[in-house]
Amino acid sequence: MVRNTLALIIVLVISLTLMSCKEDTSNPVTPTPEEPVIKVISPTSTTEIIDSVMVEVEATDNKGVTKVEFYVDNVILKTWTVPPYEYLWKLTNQEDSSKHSIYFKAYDADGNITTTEILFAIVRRMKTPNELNVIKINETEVWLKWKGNRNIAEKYEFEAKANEGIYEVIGETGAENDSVRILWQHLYDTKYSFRMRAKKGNYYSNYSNVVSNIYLLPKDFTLTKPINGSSITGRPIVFEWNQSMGAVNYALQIAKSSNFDTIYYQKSGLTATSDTVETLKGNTKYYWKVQGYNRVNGETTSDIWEVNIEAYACNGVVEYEGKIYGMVKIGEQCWIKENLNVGTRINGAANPSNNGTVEKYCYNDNEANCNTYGGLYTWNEAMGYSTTAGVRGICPEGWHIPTNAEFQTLASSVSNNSNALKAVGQGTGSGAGTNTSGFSALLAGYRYYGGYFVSLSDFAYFWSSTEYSSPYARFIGLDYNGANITFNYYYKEFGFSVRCVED
Ligand SMILES: [Ca+2]
Ligand SMILES: [Ca+2]
Repeated sequence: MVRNTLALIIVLVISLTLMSCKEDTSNPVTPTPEEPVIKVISPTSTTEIIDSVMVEVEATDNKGVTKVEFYVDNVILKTWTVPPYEYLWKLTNQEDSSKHSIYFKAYDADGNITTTEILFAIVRRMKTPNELNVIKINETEVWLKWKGNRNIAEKYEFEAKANEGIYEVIGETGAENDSVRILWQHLYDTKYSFRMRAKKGNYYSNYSNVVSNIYLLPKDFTLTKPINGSSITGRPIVFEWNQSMGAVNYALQIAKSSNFDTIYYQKSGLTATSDTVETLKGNTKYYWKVQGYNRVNGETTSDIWEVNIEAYACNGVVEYEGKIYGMVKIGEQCWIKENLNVGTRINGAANPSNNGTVEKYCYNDNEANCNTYGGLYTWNEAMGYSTTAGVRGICPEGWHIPTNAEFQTLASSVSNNSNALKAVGQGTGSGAGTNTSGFSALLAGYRYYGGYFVSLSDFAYFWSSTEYSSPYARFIGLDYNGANITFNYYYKEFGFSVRCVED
């Protein structure tokens, strides 16, 4: 052991002595070739390359560098003969996560070559976020969500434009997020578009999908009339509300229950902030609300208000199809005290049909007679082509064509004296009207076979809603020279007067 150590020391001493001798005796008479020195500044082995990187090397030599070569995956990509040895290496066609070997060679005039160590560059693509969506937007904020692949992104940046304007950056968030709330002022009735992209330093991904056609929901608004909980007599009822910012039209809904499971009345596309409703019934509580819509049918709904519609008490008026009718209470019944004059006039020779239009005759085909005496209607037309006794037919909502039994009640109320039903001036002698009931019947005549009009000033015939048989229906008749009330039936094609009684 000791001997071995001694031997090693001796060898070392000899070696050192020899080396000293060589150094001392070296002399540049014959210059020893000196190899170029090369140093890679960029990229480094830890560089992740997004799109491109500036390649930079330093190379020196005692007699001058003649050439520097840049190898990627063992293939020369770039050759320099003079400094600076810089090059913008673009990798935009390379796939994400692809790994590339790179090295450099420096040459001098003596044919010396220095090769750097191999580095590996890794490509990192910016991934484009997608499925951008607006969750919610109001005057001061917008909530966005998306699907992103963070990859190397540090942030997401968001842009918006108003109407056909240009995009502006409205905010950013960390790339770890998949939703954001951005404080940003919005205007009503303005179309917004949004897009986003991922970002790292000065590098950006492509833009995401664009979310367009975004409008603020209409601003909350209040109902104004009729006052919540009020009670109203008379028709029609005008419903009113305040204008809502951002609403371009409204819908009024009325229901008999507060959950609106069955809508009683609905009108949409209202550009005004009111609607007139004629069809509400007495003794009924209604609930109503209004929806305001923006240009893309986004909806804001008002509170729900209540209104109590009281019975007419038979002392008001009914506005129906542009005409105002009086009413009168006779016994326990409430009657409209004029003959209906509703619909479009057809000539006596023509026959009405179930065509969605109310068709009336005017005595002698003269509209002026309709104004005075009301229209004359076939039974089917008066009944709205129903055969059900008590049907509304062509009467206003809340009223109906009287049944034969209801006419009998009316007759009882006036002790079967038709003079009490006839207007003063109608009829003569024992048939002269006294109108003590207020029924105000006019001897309006009727439409007869072949389209003829007969018996003006002689007879008044009122259809009941009670069918007698297929060709016939029941009616009551009053005549000019007697106090009796006739109950009979006649062909449905005849044109008679129509009175309505309240439901
Ligand atoms: Ca050299
Ligand atoms: Ca018709």
